[in-house]
Amino acid sequence: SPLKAPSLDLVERGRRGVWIGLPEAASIELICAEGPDWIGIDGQHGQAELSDLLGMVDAANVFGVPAIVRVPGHDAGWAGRVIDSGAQGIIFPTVEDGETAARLVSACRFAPRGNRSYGPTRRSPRYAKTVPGVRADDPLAILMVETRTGYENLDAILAAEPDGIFIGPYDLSLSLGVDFDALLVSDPDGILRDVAQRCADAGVAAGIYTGSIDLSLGPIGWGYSFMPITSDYSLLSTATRGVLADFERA
Ligand code: 3PY
Ligand code: MG
Repeated sequence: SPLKAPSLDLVERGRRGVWIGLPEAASIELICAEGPDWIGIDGQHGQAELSDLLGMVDAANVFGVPAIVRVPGHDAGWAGRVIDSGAQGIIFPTVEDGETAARLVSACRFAPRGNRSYGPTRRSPRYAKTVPGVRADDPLAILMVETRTGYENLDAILAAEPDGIFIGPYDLSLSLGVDFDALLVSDPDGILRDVAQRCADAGVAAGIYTGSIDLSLGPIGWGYSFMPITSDYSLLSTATRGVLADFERA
């Protein structure tokens, strides 16, 4: 049966995440059989459509791996459909102010704590039903901070009480005018450290996209607790490159 809501474990101890861009349940099965802490299905820059998600989320859940879906924008209606497909969490890109943060967190929670619409229609009666109002049945609501404006409004964003903040270093490095690797390796302006500290003070988990083990070490030391350390794209290309090089050397 599908995973119920994810406990906060995922964001508090999710250091071994895998980012997914390919709309393939079969490759998710191969990846999740190896036991990552979670997968992040990228509905913003990846290829998955809404109709792909059911099989993708279930493929992860079969192995007990929670699936978080990054939606392409701030449409609460779409987020609702993604949550109904069974995702254990939603990542909203580029949140820059408190009002937007509150609206998006609310879209993930039923009344009285939010305004997610209740339509218990999909799951077979053999599955446990989502119970509106049971906190543990809510998907994780994760908000991305990936611009200078978002950083400047971090306190207002945290006041919306998301389950996690997720830093997007590609967009953030563009917005700040700093190099991507430099940002992740040395955090030259102290912004990543400051976000982690303020999240900790607010009792909100801090995550960050890193995509590699090397680039995760700095953020882990600064207090980031959840991150994708690789991706399906990267696994396929690095493994293929390695095999081709090995063949030449053999
Ligand atoms: C970014 O780095 O901007 C991201 O959105 C990572 O997924
Ligand atoms: Mg981004």
